[in-house]
Amino acid sequence: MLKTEKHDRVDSDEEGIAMKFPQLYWLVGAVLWVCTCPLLASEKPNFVLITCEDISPHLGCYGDPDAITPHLDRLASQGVRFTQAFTHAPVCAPSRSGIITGMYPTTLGTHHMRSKLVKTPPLFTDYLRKAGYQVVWPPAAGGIGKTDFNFDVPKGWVDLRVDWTAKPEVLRPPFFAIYNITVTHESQVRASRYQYVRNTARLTPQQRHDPNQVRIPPYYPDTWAVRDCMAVYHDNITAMDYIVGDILKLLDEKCLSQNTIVIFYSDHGAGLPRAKRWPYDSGLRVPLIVRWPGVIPAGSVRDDLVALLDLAPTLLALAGVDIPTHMQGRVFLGPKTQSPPEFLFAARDRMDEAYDRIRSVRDKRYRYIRNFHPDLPYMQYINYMDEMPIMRDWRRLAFEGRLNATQKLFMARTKPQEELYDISNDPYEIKNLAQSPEHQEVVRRMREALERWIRETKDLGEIPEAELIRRGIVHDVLSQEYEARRKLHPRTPPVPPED
Ligand SMILES: [Ca+2]
Repeated sequence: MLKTEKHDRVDSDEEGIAMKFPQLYWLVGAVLWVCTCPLLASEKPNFVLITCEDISPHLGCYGDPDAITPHLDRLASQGVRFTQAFTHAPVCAPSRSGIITGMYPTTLGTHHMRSKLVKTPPLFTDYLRKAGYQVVWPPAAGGIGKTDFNFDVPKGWVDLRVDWTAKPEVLRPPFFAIYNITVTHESQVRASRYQYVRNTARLTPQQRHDPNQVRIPPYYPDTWAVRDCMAVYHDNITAMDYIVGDILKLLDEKCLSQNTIVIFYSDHGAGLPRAKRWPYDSGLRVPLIVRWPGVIPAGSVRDDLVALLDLAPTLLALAGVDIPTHMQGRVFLGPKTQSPPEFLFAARDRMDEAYDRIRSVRDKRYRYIRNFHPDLPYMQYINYMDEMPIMRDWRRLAFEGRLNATQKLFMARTKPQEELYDISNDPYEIKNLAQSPEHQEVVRRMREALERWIRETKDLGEIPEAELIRRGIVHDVLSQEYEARRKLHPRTPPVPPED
């Protein structure tokens, strides 16, 4: 009883002071808050990974004029922003399988979207746990703790599967905690109106993007449906930014910001046609921001080539764990940072029911593409992808002969065997320089790098999937699931015949 009375009186005093000196009150509060957060700098750092889905670096801090992302912009101002960060596969499960293992999907056998490995490979979280880290991975429900690795995870693979943002008291340093934000997923660009309203409930009217004003890539036809999808894509990014803000605020409130390395990234590029599923910058280049108070200079920018495959070895190095020799990335943060590579590599193989094999090499300026099936069109039917209104308009206008030369490129009946783009002059990768006489030296250099990489990493894309099934590397998802999906395709060819 006494305690309650005392408590009431303190509240009352505080209100009195606050009313007389509101600024002083907040200042004292802030100082008290800082002082009540113990300094833990000598301990092992915690890791918080905030991952979102299906976005390119369409954030304010990356200079996108359409972006409204104040929380991520602030995170970048407190840490380092990577301008040349890429994934190794432009689609969910292959990309995630590489992130969690530190190995190329093409080496593991997780390169088809989707497929399923027979055996679960070692995960970087296994090594963190052995080193004394608590690994917290939220439940799969709602996508916040999505695994989607193209293999099953064994029981007890992490310490806790709880939404730690709702129950931060479960976190026990040193910890690794991830949070996956799904509102930016491809499916939400074409969601129902009802779902859109729910997804973007926190946006002010000023934060909603006007389809008439939003920028669209030059390879899309300029239609209302295309513009509407682009506007929703940006609205969803702003909605995602609110959630990032919530998580960062929680870390502050729980005194966890100081000794926690926060890493933000997207699992691959924009969930839009000719971005997701395609090994161009549009599908592979991702935002990557790291905040490490007291170690990484605030507001720094790095332009070395960084791969999402590098996250696994980097986290282990920062945790003081020896990096297993099977990991194929490099350490890009901390005292054990390794020199950046000359090239990054990426692969696209079967996407749902559409078989293809494309390999891609990026250096700091050029992107080289090798199409192993030039006889196949870029835009084979994929039921899931074809649900996107952009795809519908794009195909329809292709058949009506109403696309300009740039818009027609991707609706071609066949593909060139090689493509080369000078990203510094052609960020949308439209002008193929593979046959340009003055670029033959670049083509040769990148072609050789690719062939070396295929050999050295034992690219399983050379082996037909049926053979991988026969060898017991992956389960059979072809004969039932994807055959059934193929039968749902329209009878028309996916692209018009050549002119
Ligand atoms: Ca994704």
